[in-house]
Formats: sequence, structure tokens, C-alpha cells
Amino acid sequence: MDHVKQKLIEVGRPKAELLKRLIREKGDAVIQNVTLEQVISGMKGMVALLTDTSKLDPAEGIRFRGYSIPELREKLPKLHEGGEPLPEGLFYLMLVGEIPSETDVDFISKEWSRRAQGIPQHAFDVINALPKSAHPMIQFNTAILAMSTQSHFRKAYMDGMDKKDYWDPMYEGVMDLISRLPVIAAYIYRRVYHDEKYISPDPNLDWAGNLAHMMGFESEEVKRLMRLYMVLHADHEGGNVSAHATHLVGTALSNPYYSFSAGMNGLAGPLHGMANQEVMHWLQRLIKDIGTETPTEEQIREYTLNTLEQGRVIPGYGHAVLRKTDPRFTEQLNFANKYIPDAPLIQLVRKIYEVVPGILEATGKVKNPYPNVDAISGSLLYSYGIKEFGIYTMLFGVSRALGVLTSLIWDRMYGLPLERPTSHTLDWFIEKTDFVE
Ligand code: HAX
Repeated sequence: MDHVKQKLIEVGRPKAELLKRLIREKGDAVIQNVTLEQVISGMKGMVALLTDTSKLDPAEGIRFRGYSIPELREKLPKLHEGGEPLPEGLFYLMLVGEIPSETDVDFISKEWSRRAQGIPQHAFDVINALPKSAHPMIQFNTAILAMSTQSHFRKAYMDGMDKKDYWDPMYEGVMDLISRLPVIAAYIYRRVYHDEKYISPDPNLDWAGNLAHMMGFESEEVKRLMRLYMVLHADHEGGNVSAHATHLVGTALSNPYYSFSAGMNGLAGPLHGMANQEVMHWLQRLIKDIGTETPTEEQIREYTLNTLEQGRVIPGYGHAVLRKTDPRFTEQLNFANKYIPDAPLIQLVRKIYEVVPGILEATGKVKNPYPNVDAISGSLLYSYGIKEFGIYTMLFGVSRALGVLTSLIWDRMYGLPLERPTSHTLDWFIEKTDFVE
């Protein structure tokens, strides 16, 4: 048994016992009152999930196992002095709750590199069976499902595994799946945008650096960006659509491929992960309609108001939980200010940030008028030469695997049961609230 898995048992078993005791002794404690509005408005603010990997504070933003993004950048192992933390380290932190050593990170890097070699040929075949015009998220998700033929969990379940061991084949499947996503994503990218000229993985590279390499980007600059991107998009507590969908499907004891695929279907929606692509379309149209890459604040104001008048949202702005500028936006802006301050799209993003929050605030209904992670991520990728918007959500998906799949292992470690909330008809809500029609 590898040492990460051993560590996971050491940490996981006592916590699973603790949870059992908590339910036994405090199971009937009331933790929240729920309003009708919360139910109907997408369960916002309703406590409904146990997720340990990260926690989102409306004002401060995300913390991974208690660490803010600036703390992670300081504490997680890096390949180079002054470089970006390795996503492998964030995975370890989310999995076992401790900052990893360089040896831990190196082990995970090598392990993922090894496991990535096991992708079944039929995963590539199903991608090839789709038209190149199929959105990369369709190709990505199809390949994820196709790889579930190798599910350790399914096999162990069929063999009659004991409930308390569910986490073990889940860990194996999750490690396989995470290791393989960059290969699949790069394959789709090269297939669609680079005449099927594929690049083999380099076993000596880290997980994110390898993704850049397989996509055809050899510079250390792009690899550094990819590490940042993979860390920033990894997790956002348990209630966001991709995390919740992965968790929900997992509670039916569906294998990690089925579960993650559900999450990716959610990520592909324009109000969630696809917003990064939507932002680029919005910026592209703005530049085309106004006729310049350097519009004035007044021109941006008019364009924004026009979008709102058409009954559309401003992509990259707003959030269901955050009530301040998303620190993931700020981290990317800091990165851009440091390395590519004069990139035209970055200058435009900065200018839009000056204008849009005031307009959204003035509508009186938008609860968070500030930018989220997607307001800048595409512009950053674009400025580094990754210009094909169609893959941006897929890259988000590769990163999101780190958090939601770690939670899936913990769901099985905790022995969480089938998720099955209650629904009611409109008549029931009317009666329950003594509403007079
Ligand atoms: N532009 C225009 N209107 C917006 C808006 C925006 N960026 N954000 C919210 N609103 C509107 C809502 O559509 C809603 O209008 P109606 O009452 O007319 O239906 C009203 O303001 C209240 O919404 P809210 O409570 O502030 O926001 P929600 O929690 O319902 O939704 C969203 C949060 C992120 C979906 C929303 O802010 C939005 O649509 N933003 C644009 C799309 C986007 O950037 N999504 C990515 C979010 C981050 C993420 O998950 N990344 O993956």
C-alpha cells in the first residue's frame, strides 16, 4: 500500500468514527431554520452537505483545509523558487488535511505519471467517433465515461466488498482518473485545433507542466500559468454545481467516473464553468461592436447596459455565495500584473472591473456585483497563447477533479448514505405558509 493511502487511513478511520459518534449523540440537534425562499432560490445558504476539502467565506473567499490562497502559495511545495505551488500538493492537502513534504508531492507526481499510461484505447476511440465540431466538454465527458470500464470500485462492489472498505477502490479510481485527465484534455485540444498532431506525455514533468507540454506549450511561463490555473480552480466547497453533482451521484455508489461525469455536465453550464468561455465571447463582441481593443469607460458602460437590457447576464460577474471580489480573480490579476501587465486583454479586464460592479450594483438586485474567477481566466490563457476558447471549461474541469474527487473518497470513508431530500408541490408550500391566494 502506498504511503499516501496509508496516511489517509490513519487520518480517515478516526474521523469516520467521530462522525458516527456525532450523529449518535447529536443527531437531533437543530442547526438551522429553513425558509421558503431558500428552498425556491436554489437552496442558497442552506446547510445541506458535509465537505472537508475546502470552505467558502462570502467575504474572504475560499480556504482549502483552512488555508487561504496566499497561504497556499507560501506553504505548498514548488518546483522553482518564486514559482507557483504544484497542484499535486493541493491534492495531498485536501486529501489528508496536512501540508505535504516535497517527497509527498514528488510521489504523487510520479504516481500520476505512471497511472496515466493506463488509459484504455477505447477512450480515444470514442473521442475520435465524435465530430471535431463537438464541444470539447462533450468529448471530455464522453472519454471520462468510457474510462469507467476500468473502474476499481465497480469491480470490487461486484466482488462483494465490505461497506467500510468502499473508500479504498474509490481512492484507486480517483488516482487513475486524475492522472489521466490531462492526457485526455490535451488529446482533445490537439485533435480539434492542431490537426491531430499529438504529443506524448513526458514522465519527468509534473501533472500541470505535462498538460502544457502535451498541449504543445514548452515554455516555463505557460507551465507556471497552468500550475496556477490548476490550483485556483480545484475546489469551492461542496454546494457548487460540479461538486454537488459529483457528490450526489456518488451517493448512489456510482463509480468515480460516473460521478465526476455528472459534475462535468454541470460545469458545462454557462452559469458555472462555461462562464469562462462566455466571458471571452462577450469580450470579443465588445471589441468588435465598439471597434477597438481599448474602449473608454463610457463605451464599456454603454455596452454593459445594452447586454443587461437584452435580458442577459454579464458573464464573469456575480456569485451565489461570494459577496466580494473573488480572490481567485485577484490572484490571477496579480499574476498578470507581475508577468504580462501590458497584455491588451488584461488591460481591458482591468478597465471592465472599474465599470461593471457599479452598474450591477445599481440594478438593485444583483447580490454580488464583483468579478468571479471566470472574469479573467480566459484572458490570461489567451494572453499566453492558448487562444482557443472552446477548451477553457475543459481545463477548468481537469482542475476541478482535484477537489470533487477527493471529497468523493471522503464520502465513502465517512460512509455517507444515499442523498434523498424531500420535494413538495406548490399547493403544499401555499398551505404550509398559510398563504391566501
Ligand atoms: N449579470 C446580470 N445579472 C445578474 C448577474 C450578472 N453577472 N448576476 C446576477 N444577476 C441577476 C440574476 O440573474 C438575478 O436576476 P433575476 O432576479 O431577474 O432572476 C438577480 O441578479 C439575483 O441573482 P443573484 O442572487 O445575485 O445570483 P445567483 O446566486 O442567483 O446566481 C450567478 C449566481 C453566478 C449564477 C450569477 O451571478 C450569474 O449569472 N453570473 C454570470 C455568470 C457567471 O459568471 N457564472 C460563473 C460563476 C462562478 C462559477 O461558478 N464559476 O464556475
